[in-house]
Amino acid sequence: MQAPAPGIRIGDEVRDALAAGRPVLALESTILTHGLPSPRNLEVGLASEVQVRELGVTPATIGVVDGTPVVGLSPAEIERLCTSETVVKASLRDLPIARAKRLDAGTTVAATAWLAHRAGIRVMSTGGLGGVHRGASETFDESADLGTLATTPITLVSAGVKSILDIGATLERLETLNIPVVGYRTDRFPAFTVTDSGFALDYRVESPSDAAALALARDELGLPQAVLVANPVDAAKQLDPELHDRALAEGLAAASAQGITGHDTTPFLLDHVQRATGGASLEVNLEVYRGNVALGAEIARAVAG
Ligand code: PSU
Ligand code: MN
Repeated sequence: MQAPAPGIRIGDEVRDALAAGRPVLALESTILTHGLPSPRNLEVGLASEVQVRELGVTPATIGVVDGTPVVGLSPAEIERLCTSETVVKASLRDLPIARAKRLDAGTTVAATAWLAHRAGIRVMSTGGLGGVHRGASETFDESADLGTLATTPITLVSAGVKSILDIGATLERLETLNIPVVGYRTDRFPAFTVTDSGFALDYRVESPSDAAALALARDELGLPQAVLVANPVDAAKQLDPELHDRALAEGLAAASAQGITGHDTTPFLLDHVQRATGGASLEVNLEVYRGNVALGAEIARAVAG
């Protein structure tokens, strides 16, 4: 596997696995640099890789080190991003800026999916995808995750979209952008730390091989969109929906009072909900992420056949 562009580095282990047709799972790094507090971020970053390996899959955590996007960060590089005071959040549009300025960056779902696909990786896991923010009819704030998935044929495992978003509007945009969305063993679209967003899904898959068959069907049709596999957290382990709604309402009010906008909105709200739930949302976030990493690894195996 050749690097897809001179400015992108593929880690040796990932390169070897791809060349041999072995399964690889891409993981994002904004969840580490901007989603989780230190030192949990580093623990999670390293533990996820161990979890993926235990399932017989090569992990490819993706991020930007000194301006270079790396597909398959080393443990030392993961540590560098997790402990840096200056690390930025990079969506796709930020990659050239990070490169020109030689910044360290955590990559969002958009940037991670694009880099993973360019490197030849076919499956990726995240916690919660970005989407349409509440109030977007005024602010136009819609995550670049959605537009990027419309042109990036990867399979993404996510617990729906983040509950801080306008979920109905996000589902409409996913439809407009021609992105197939299927529930994993559910007919209900999940809301990240909450099992059921209240929105129904038209299609479901029952197994990793069903999800792999869907990705193959997309490829056989030559379609460029990602396939989104919505994997809900166990109802017994979800964040109490009432506690969630209360914490989020406070967070939204605080964001508006403090004038938080743009790429700061998602980290601000997630952090607020984490503190307002006394850390409960953090534990559920981690449970959600572990579940998505496990399912992503199984789908990566099924895809690699
Ligand atoms: N999950 C988390 N914390 C995060 C994110 C996910 O627990 O910060 C990130 C993801 O990387 C996602 C991004 O792609 O938030 C979306 O940000 P925005 O709405 O600015 O596009
Ligand atoms: Mn935004």
